[in-house]
Amino acid sequence: MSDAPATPAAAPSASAAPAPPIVTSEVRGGVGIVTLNHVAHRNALSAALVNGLIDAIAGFETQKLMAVVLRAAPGMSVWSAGHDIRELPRGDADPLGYSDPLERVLRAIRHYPGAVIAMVHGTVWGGAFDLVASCDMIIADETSGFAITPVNLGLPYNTTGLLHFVDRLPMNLVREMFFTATPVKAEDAARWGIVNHLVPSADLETFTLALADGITRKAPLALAVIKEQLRIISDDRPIAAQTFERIQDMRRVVYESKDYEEGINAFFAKRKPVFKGE
Ligand code: YXS
Repeated sequence: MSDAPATPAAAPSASAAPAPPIVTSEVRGGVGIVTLNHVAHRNALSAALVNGLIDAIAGFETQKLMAVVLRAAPGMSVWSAGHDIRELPRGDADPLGYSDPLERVLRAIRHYPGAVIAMVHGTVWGGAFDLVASCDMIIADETSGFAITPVNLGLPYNTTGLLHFVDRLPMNLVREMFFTATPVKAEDAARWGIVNHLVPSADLETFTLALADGITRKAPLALAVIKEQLRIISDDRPIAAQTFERIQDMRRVVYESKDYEEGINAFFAKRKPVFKGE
């Protein structure tokens, strides 16, 4: 189901000692567990990390696992820092095009014929918020926080991604999150319905695996078809060709803007961006 080239994920290792794999996976009692482990870059969603994630998910599908848990390595204070900004196109291409690694992994999750559960300890940024929101459920602990951040970079989020949030939350909350880029704290994420369950850190893994284990005992054919129907209902929305073209035109003005370039440059210069609306 996934459309990713099979590429083993391994962090580029500068030193002789091989770097630990940036994505690891295991099967525990019929539940597939994928662990994001690129500590140095806060699990930024690089092509290498995403390909490892997609490969792991594809491997679980081959094993016909009905439940998959996505998690960050234990002890990380950041679940994922979102799209790897180093790999964002610089104004010459849509930064969130259909074949972008982030978009490919969102589709792999949404098409998986079983439950994909995000187990969140730590903060979730940008496209990683879209990723966990694309999972079927989010189980989080008190250290979690969720921020969608295109306005920090001057990046025109894509319509597919916006729909993932509009489907989940009232428009006023979607606007607040996108307009302020302020991290939604754990308790608000629970109150707003971003997460399914907010559990103490000490219980997060046990709670999540128990939920996943229960799902593995259900009827697989029915579950897969129900998930795909829910995806079709939410993903397959008609949009007039002219409307789509107008949206792409508007987004192109933004990703070709000086503000977008400034947003990315400021991140790497570790300074606040100065946006001028041009
Ligand atoms: O300087 P070194 O080489 O050590 O690397 C630093 C950071 O540059 C790197 N890093 C990232 N690299 C690429 N893409 C990223 N998104 C990214 N985030 C971090 O990781 C090393 C450690 O970062 P540092 O020192 O800042 O860690 P920290 O623990 O003090 O702070 C963690 C964060 C996550 C609060 C901080 O790194 C941060 O604010 N990162 C950016 C979060 C963000 O704005 N993500 C959105 C990416 S763009 C995206 O997802 C969408 C397209 S959109 O923009 O539309 O939302």
